[in-house]
Amino acid sequence: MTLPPSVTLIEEPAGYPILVIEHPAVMGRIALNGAHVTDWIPDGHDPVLYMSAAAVLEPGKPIRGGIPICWPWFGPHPTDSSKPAHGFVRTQMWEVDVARETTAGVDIVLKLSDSAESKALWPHSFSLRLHVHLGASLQVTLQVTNTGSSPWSMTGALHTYLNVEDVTKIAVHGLHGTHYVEGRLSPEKRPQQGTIVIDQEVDRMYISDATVIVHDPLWKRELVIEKAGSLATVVWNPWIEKSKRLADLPDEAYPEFLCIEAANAGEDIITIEPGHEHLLMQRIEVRKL
Ligand code: TA6
Repeated sequence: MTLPPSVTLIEEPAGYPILVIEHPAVMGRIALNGAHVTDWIPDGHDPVLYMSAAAVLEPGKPIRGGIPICWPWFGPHPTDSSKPAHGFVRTQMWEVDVARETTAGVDIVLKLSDSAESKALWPHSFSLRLHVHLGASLQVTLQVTNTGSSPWSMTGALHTYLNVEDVTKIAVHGLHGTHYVEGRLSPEKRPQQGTIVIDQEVDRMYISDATVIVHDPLWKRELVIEKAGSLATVVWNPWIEKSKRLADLPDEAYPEFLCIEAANAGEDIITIEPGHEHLLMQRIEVRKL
């Protein structure tokens, strides 16, 4: 495959392929391990995606930061705790299928399909294509196709880590009037009144298809996060104690990021018939205040 001039494939470290995007409209990086967007810097803006300084960049390991692809299950496996959290595709090596540049930016498509290894974890046939547009906006679409002969069900998420100046000073708009489940506390639905502020560990699954706005007064910007094909929005910050339990996250880093995830999770379980597909999309834009 010939890459356009603004896209280079490097190995950093050796044996760890990364697509580097250097375009007048945008800078970015995508690790082939997990089809993982790790960096997006639209022209005229600061980096938008958070990457842990202690992230592990090794084939077969999940990356702390950027946009992990959680699939075909979100969170712990529903019945088998020996299987990896958030599924297995975030630790598999994907292939580059398409790489194009335009004046607006760069479009990359990465692909992955079932294998003997995946069938040992999940006995179904599938084809995944991750469409990534990097430009003034970042749009990520997971295209999931059932290539088998019987229906199967999936959950998943675009588990996006966003850079913020100070998580205790931001406000999250767009979820007022919805309900959420704070799984670590109890299964019951709780009402969300007003904007969300982060002053403790937050691990909430909102039942919502709405656009969310992260208002960051210190960084003088707003992050506008739209989505499609998703009825669950996960809002996560590990705060102090959980951060200490995450080896690939510095203990004092939790104020620097917030996860806003476009998910199919909780009651939003997707069943796909043979030959059919599901699209899960998230689109981010930056507005200066
Ligand atoms: O999306 C929120 C969440 O499910 C949290 O419960 C937390 O565990 C986070 O994902 C990170 O999961 P990971 O497996 O990447 O450590």
